[in-house]
Amino acid sequence: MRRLFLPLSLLLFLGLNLMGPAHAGSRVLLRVSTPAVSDDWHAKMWTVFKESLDKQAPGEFDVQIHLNGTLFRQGAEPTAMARGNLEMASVSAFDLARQVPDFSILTAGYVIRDPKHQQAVLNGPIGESLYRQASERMGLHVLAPLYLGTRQLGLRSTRKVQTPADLQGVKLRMPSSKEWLFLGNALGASAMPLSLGEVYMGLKTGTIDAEDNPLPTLRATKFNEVLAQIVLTQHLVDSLFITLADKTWQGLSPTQQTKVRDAAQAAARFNNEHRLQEETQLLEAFKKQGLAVTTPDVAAFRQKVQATYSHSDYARSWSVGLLDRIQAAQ
Ligand code: KDO
Repeated sequence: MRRLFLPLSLLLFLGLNLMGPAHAGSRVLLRVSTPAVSDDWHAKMWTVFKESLDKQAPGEFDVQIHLNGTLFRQGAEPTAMARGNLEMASVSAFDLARQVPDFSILTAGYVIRDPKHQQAVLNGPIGESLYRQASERMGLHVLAPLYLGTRQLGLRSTRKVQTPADLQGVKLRMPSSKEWLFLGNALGASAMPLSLGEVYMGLKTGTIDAEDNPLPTLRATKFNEVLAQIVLTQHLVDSLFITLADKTWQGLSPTQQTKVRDAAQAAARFNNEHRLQEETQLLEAFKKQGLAVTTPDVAAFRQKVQATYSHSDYARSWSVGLLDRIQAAQ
């Protein structure tokens, strides 16, 4: 007995010490869930976040990054955060719109003009009012807005697409929520819900005819391998938001809050810069690979999409004057 007891206690003592404070519960756990694939900028940006936080606050945080929607499925992140099962995510305006109607203005095609306009809107008083509502109604603390890219249409076989009428009957994959489907139908197509992970096979086998995503995401997901044509509709200058559960935010000291915000902003800068730069280069690369790149009558798409939204319940749910303030922002 005695001979067994001594080595065991020694082992336990050594074990506890080897584990160190990280596993003694002293670090703040930050679990991150994203549907992004590893080669996309808004996946890589989480490593930037983790590294800059570890540098600013050594040993204080335990950032765990889960890519490809493996921890929570795409769109389920806000609920997981509200329930205390997840601390961080890059949340889409489409998901925030379900509880904060004003966010749906960012899901409406052809409202945000370009990346510069997007940053002016999201980093100014309009953004502040949106983030306050996300905190009050969803318990989410927005740390930094992201440029996801400008969404273009991708087709599995070539087709003449000039106006929305040319998309009649085209099975267009959209992410799985009614806000996304509304946008797909507003473009003139027949929108179909499908998760991001199923799009490659869907295009290859023909269960869908088309998808919409920014060019860097096509490269990162390899959708370009199964697309024949990119139609430059430029229908949505898309945003995501680096978000932390309010409860976690409130539990941080003011110094920790500053460090977390700084790390999120560094991650956002990394994402935005790479994505903007890549968007200027990818069309040439895709053309060289043999994809047809066509420019439709963008004004016709803008007119149809804007008219569809302005007659919808979404437009009726926007705060009075919000659209005008967004249009005036620069
Ligand atoms: C997509 O599924 O098409 C989409 O681009 C929708 C975005 O809101 C966002 O969820 C994005 O996927 C993921 O971050 C993966 O890139």
